[in-house]
Order: sequence, then structure tokens, then C-alpha cells
Amino acid sequence: MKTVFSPLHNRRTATTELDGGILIAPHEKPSRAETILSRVKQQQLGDVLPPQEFGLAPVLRVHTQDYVDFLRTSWEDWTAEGKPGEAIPAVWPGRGMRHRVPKDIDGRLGYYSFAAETSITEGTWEAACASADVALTAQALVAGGEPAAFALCRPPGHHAHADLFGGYCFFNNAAISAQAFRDQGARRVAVLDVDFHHGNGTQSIFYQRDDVMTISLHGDPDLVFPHFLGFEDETGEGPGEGFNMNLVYPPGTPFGVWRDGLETACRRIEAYQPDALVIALGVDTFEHDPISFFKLTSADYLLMGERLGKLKLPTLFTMEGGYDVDAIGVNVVNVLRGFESAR
Ligand code: OKP
Ligand code: MG
Ligand code: ZN
Repeated sequence: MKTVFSPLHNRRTATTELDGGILIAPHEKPSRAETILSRVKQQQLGDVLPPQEFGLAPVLRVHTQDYVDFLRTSWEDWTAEGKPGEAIPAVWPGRGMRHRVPKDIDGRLGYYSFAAETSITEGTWEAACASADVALTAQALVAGGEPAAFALCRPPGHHAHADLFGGYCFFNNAAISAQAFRDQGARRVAVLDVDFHHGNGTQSIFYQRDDVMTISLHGDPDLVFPHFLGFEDETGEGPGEGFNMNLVYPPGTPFGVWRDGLETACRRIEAYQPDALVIALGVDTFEHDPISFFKLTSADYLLMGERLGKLKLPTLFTMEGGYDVDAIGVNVVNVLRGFESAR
């Protein structure tokens, strides 16, 4: 399958992540994408293409205009105030407070975020735009008849809501792509999130809709990020009731257990009969991932890919998490090769 990749991912080079009360070097770093790209080439997965530019119209199908404007200007607004470091939110509209957009940049950072680990930096906007273009270019390949394509997105996207950044995510590349499939005539689209973390942004964007089904397998949010969404009783709302599924697992979960959830998810997708499938592909389910607690091995990713391939659906993979950089290339390409072996 073809891979879409942009060197502009490199415009996002944050130096800080708030973790454990100190600022650490971010887990979500440029070498992640470069390592995956090297493995794609070394394993000859297929051609590597640059993205086309789609502009903001397809992004605005999923994100609000005011959020997009905020992201575009936030670094400028931050530096104009003479702030010495990276732009980190530190205040939020808590319970009982007003949900209105303040003028001040500190206020707007809080209004448009749900977490503080993710700093906005010079180049973040450019990288986020390039990441969306990567997803949309791969989506166009699949819409144009390719059986599958790999969008090597960075920064990732699945935590981003219509108007919230956080969890290393700014634009929700999987949601933007799912909406693009719909806008190009797909009747139903399924988004399956196999990243270790709950795809809270994707869930939230489609929660009241039955035309995009969202399913996520993830670590129990009672114990891990994003903490405030992703429980199994969240099944959708209004017309969307029955079209969101969360499959939650405890610390130490091995592939033998996780795979039952994958099977449940795949059967639900088969019953839904979508015209296209988007896989939010994170490999932070890996046994040695530094921030996660599942126990998948590198060989397990081949089996994961095989099951996904058996769905026999036009499939777009968008890159999400995975923080053991030494293994990330092997694990990602194992999913994609496993997928192809089943077709
Ligand atoms: C992004 B993606 C580490 C806390 C990390 C943020 C996790 C974001 C994950 N001590 N909190 O889903 O891989
Ligand atoms: Mg997930
Ligand atoms: Zn993750």
C-alpha cells in the first residue's frame, strides 16, 4: 500500500511536556515519524508520496472556525505578550464558571484545550495543517479506488475535539478523513481506534450521528488519559445512539484478551456495512511503551493487521500514538503487512 508522508511534521518540535510536575522532553517527537518512514522504505511497503494541499475547508467540516483561528494565531499571540516559554494552558473554565472565549491568550489556551501536557510552539500550526493534508491525500487515494493507504500523520489527531486540543493532538485527522469520505458519497463510515488511548475527540465529533460509527479499544479511563471520557456506557446520543462503542481494558492486558475486543469491534463493523473504514492506528499498546500498560508484542501486530484486512473494506490508516521509538517502525509496518497478507 502507498504511504503519504510530509517532512513538514518536523515543524512541530516542542521541547516541553508537563509530566509529573516537571517539563520533560515530549514523548511525541519527530523521530517517531522518521523511524516509521525508514521502516516503510526498508520493508518496501509501497510508494511514499507527498501530500497535496487541501486548504482548511475539509478541516472546517469537523472543527469550528473559532478553534481553527485560535490555532493559527496562538503562537503569535503568545509571543506578542513576551512569554518566555512554550504556550502551555494553565487555567480552565471549571464547574460553575463561564464558558465564554476570553481575549487574553492564557484564557483562550484554556478555553480551547482539555489538558496541559501539550504545548503550542512555533511551527505547530504548519505541522498540524500538513498532518491533515497527509490524511486527506491518503483518503483521496482510497476514495479513488486504492484498497488501502497509510497516512503517516504527525502530530496525531484522535484526541482533538471540534474545538479542543490536547493529548498531543490539534486536528483530528481520522475524523476529518471520515467526514471527507461522507462528503464524497460514502453512505456510512466506520472509525476504529486501536491506539492505547481512548479516541475521545473522534467519539465526541460523531457522538450524535449514525452515519459515522466510532469504536475505540483502550486503557480504562478510570486509570489513564484522557480520564474524563471513554467509558463503556457511552454508546451515542440521539440519532447516534448505538453507533459509538468503547472497549476498556485493565493494566497488563495481553493480545489474547485485547483480540477479543478487536473481534467484537470487527463484527459490529461488519454488521454496519460501511463504505469505508478509517483505522486510528496507534502502537502504544506495545509491551514496552513508556506511557501505556498493555502487553502486545511485535508479532501480535501482524495478527492485528490480518484481522483488519479480513474486513475487506476500503481502508485508510491514520498514524496516532506509539512512544517506544525503537519498536515503532516494526510495529506499525507489521500491522500494515499483516493487513495486506489477508487481502
Ligand atoms: C496521545 B496518543 C504521561 C501522560 C501522558 C497524554 C497522553 C497522550 C497520548 N505521563 N498523557 O493517544 O497516543
Ligand atoms: Mg483507542
Ligand atoms: Zn495513545
